[in-house]
Amino acid sequence: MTAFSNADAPTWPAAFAERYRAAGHWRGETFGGVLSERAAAHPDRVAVVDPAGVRREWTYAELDERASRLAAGFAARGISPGDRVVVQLPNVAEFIEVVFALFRVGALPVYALPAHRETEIAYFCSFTEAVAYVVPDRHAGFDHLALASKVKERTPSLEHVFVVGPPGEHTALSDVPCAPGGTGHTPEPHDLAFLQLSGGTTGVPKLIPRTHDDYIYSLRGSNEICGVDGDTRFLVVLPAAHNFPMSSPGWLGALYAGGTVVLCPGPDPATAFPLVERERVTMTGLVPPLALVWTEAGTGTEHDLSSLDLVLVGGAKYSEAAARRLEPALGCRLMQVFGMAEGLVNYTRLDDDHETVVTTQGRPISGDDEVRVVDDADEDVPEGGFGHLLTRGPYTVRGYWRAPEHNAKAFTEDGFYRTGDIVRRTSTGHLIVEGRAKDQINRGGEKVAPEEIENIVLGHPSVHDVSVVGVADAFLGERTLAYVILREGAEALRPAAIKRHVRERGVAAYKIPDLVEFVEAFPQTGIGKVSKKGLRSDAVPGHAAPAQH
Ligand code: OOB
Repeated sequence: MTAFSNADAPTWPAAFAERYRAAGHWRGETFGGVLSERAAAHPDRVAVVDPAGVRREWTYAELDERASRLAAGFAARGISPGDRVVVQLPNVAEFIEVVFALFRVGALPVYALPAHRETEIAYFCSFTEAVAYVVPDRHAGFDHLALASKVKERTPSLEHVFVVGPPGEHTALSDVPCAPGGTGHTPEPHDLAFLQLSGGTTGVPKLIPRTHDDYIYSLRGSNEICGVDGDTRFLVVLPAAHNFPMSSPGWLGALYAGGTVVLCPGPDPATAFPLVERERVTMTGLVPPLALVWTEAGTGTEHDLSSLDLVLVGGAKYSEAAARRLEPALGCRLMQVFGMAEGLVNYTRLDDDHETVVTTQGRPISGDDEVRVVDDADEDVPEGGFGHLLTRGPYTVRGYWRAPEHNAKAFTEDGFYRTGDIVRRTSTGHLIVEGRAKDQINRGGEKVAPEEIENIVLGHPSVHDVSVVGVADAFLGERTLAYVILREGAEALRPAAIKRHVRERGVAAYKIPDLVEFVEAFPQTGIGKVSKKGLRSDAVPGHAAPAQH
C-alpha cells in the first residue's frame, strides 16, 4: 500500500474488495500495464488520431514509447508516486500521453477542464498540493501561460508548469521526455489512479479518488455493453477530461479494447461531421444539447456519416421527443447513458426495445451495482415509485478525497453514495431520471454548484444577498438565474455588472449566471430559510420551473 490510499480517500472495506476480486471485476490490471500489453499485442494499430492542424497519428507502440519516455522525464524532474499533477488540456494527443505517463509514474492526474480559470485552478492546485500543472499555451483565444504564471505565484507546492506549445517562462512538455528506464515504481491495481472532479453541490468542487481496479472494471463493463472492440473508432467530442467521454466507454474504453481514439477539436457539426467521414468514426458520446444540434444538422448533411454506428447521449436528461429523432437523422443507433464521476453508470442496452431506449436512462453496468430508491427517511419505495437514488458497487467510490465532513453527508453509514438524483425504477431495472434533490444546476451536462457562484456574487460590494437557481431552458435543459438583493442605499445595477463581476473573478464561463434578476426579498419557507423551490416557481415569466423535487 502506498502512502496515498486510505488516509486521503476512503476505500472499499476488505470484504467488498475480496468479493469484487472473486467475481472477476477487479483483475489486478493497471493503466500503465494495459498500455504495454496492447502495444505488445498490436504495436502497429493506430491508437490516437489528432486531426487538428497537421494530422498526427500514433500507433500503440508509439503511444507506449512516448508515455514511457515522458514518465521517465517526469520522474527525473522529481515527480513521484502519489504526487498530484493538475492537467488542463484540450482534446489533443498530448492529453493521452501525459495521463499515461503520470499513470506509469504513479502520480495522480487531477482533471481540470479547459474552461476552468484562475479561481478553480488555484483551488485545485492548492487543495491537492499539486507539484505540477500541465497546460496548452493558448486555447480558444485564452492565454493559459499567463494563467499558469499567476497560479504558480499563488501556490507554493507548484514546482513545474509544463506547456504543450511554446512555453514562455515555463517548461515545454516536449523537453521533458528522456530515455525510458523505468520510474523505479510500479503502481498497484488498488492504488489511486487519478482524481476526477465532481459536479459539486458545495462552495468548492470535490475530488473523486478512482483506482486502477475500479475504473478499469467500469471500462471493461462499458465496452461489453457498447460493443467496443479493436475496430471501434471513438470520436472524443466533449472535453476529454469529463468522465463521460473518458470512460463511457470513451477514449479510455477504446484504448482498453485496442481501438482508435479520434480527438475532435470542437463539438459542432461543422468540425465533427467532416471528421466522422474522413476518419470513419464508429462511435461517440454527446450531451443532450449537442445531440439536438447534431440531429438538426444530420438531416440532409452532405457528409457521409454512414460509418457512425452508435451515439451515446447522457450527462443530463434527454427528452423522449429528441431521443426519437436522433437515429433517423444520423443513421445510427442511440444509447442513453446516465452516469456520474463518483461511479455508477447506467446504459440502455443494444438489445433493449426501442421504447426502452427512448424513455429510460438505462440500467447499471454491473450485477454487483447495488441500487436503492428511497424516501426522505431512507426507506425503500415500492417498485416504480419516485425516490432518491443511492448506490454502492465495484466502481462507485466510498468517499471524496480529503473531505471527511462532506463524506458523512454524501454517503450512508453502510457506504451508499447519495447521488442526489430522483429516479423511478422499472420492473426491468431501468432507471428514469425524474429530477434532482441536490442543490446543483445541470446546464446542458455542465454541472454548476449554486453555492460556488453565490459566494462570488456576494463579494460584489453592492450585493446584500443572492440565490442562484436553475430555470428551464428548451436548449440547455436549464440555465442559471441569480436573484440578487442589493444593499440598502446601493445604486441600481445592471445584470451585466453582476455577470462581469463573476467573470472577472476568474471562473469557467459556463458558471456565469445566464440571467440576473434584482429582487427585494427571497421567498421564505415555513422555517424562515430561503426556499430555492419557491424561487424556481417564482421564476420570471417565460422561465418555467424545471423538473426538480
Ligand atoms: C456525468 O457525470 P457528472 O459527474 O458530470 O454528473 C453526474 C450527474 C448525475 O448525478 C445526474 O444528476 C446527471 O449528472 N446526469 C443525468 C444523466 N446523466 C448524468 N441526468 C439525467 N439523465 C442523464 N442521462 O454526467 C456522466 C458520467 C458518466 C457518463 C455519463 C454522464
